[in-house]
Amino acid sequence: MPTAWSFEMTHAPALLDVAALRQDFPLLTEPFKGRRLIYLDSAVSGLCPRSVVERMAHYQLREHTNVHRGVSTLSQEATDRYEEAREKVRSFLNARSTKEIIWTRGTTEAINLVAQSWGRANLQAGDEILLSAMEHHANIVPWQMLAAEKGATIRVIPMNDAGELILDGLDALLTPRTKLVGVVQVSNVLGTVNPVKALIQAAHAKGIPVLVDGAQAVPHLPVDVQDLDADFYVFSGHKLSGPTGIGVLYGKRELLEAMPPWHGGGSMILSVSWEKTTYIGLPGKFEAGTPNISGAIGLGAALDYLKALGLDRIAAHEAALLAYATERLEAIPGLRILGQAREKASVISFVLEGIHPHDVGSILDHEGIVVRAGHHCAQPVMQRLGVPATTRASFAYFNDTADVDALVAGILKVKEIFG
Ligand code: C6P
Repeated sequence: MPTAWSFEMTHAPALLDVAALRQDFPLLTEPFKGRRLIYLDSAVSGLCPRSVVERMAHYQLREHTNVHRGVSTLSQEATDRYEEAREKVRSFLNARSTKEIIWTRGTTEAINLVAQSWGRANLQAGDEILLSAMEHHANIVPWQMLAAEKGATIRVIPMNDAGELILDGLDALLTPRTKLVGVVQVSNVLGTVNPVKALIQAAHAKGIPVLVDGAQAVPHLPVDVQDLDADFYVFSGHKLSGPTGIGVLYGKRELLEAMPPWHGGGSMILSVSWEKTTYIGLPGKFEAGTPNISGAIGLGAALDYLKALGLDRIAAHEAALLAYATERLEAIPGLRILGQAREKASVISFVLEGIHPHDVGSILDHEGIVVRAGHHCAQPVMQRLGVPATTRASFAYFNDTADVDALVAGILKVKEIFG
């Protein structure tokens, strides 16, 4: 049985009071189409607690105007709230400076920013980009587009049947032509926690920068970009109890400073004339146009919420839930868990012998259990595992063992229906 990801805890954290914190989520406490909803799909998008939505509503109703424009008190205060949220993200990631925190629409946009700005400036024909076998499409397609434009090649770090990266051959994959390594910290399909720190050290030994896709890591693991020494680190607010439409690109200051802007427009310029435009410095250089102000403030409120719950308590709770769910699911005849890595986050993909994952997902949905069924925007992972799709249950701090029991009962019902 895979163990949950390990995390050095200096003290045993007090348990989360799941019943109490569920009061923050109307979807979990009020009937949904006449029944209690069991939300096991936080990997697709986390639920927003009431405090996040209320903070955004307060901003929108009482504090809203545009930011970084105008001298009005209203504008100044909106700018302060927006920049305070950036500081919360800086602190959450332990970045050196808020200049290293760029707002984006999400992980996808953040990776596209790096590909279009850093990639276009630094890649040439014959260069290589090294990705892992378990990337989400968001960390594949932007690089394929860039590679096609530049005449570069994508190479892939393979994975074993357990869903762990095979790093024995890494040295040979890091060639003098490798210009960037892109790796997901936690696989959205397998739950695997990749050893990104070791990977970064290996790449840096050859002078190669590394982009880490942290979309599925930040809800579960404490992240310290300085300790990792990541060159770029990206994530989405909506996987982290925040709203959709806001995300983050962290980049080392010297890298971001050397990169050209990618979107042009208002608020990223120093001066514009018909002859020449000059740009402001970080982070505004990468933030053209009116940003998602309430989204940024909402993400800040989500970070406050998680901090108040305690990241170590969340981690311990999810680790226990993953162990319990793994044991219970493994006991179901004909059920196969895909992803048996030694280090896992609370994501479980599985297939049921002879039953299509979409049928499993639909019947569970009928039972009030929300899971995701499909290829999870990671088709190369499906190809590697030799399955067209999986059913995926993902657990968050508001789930408990009763949710796991309901999932097991739902799966048994699926099996009964399909006889
Ligand atoms: N994965 C899932 O169900 P956006 O859409 O930009 O917020 O996040 C994209 C993304 C990038 N990397 C990883 C590892 C991800 O898991 C995701 C989003 C969701 O697995 C939706 S496809």
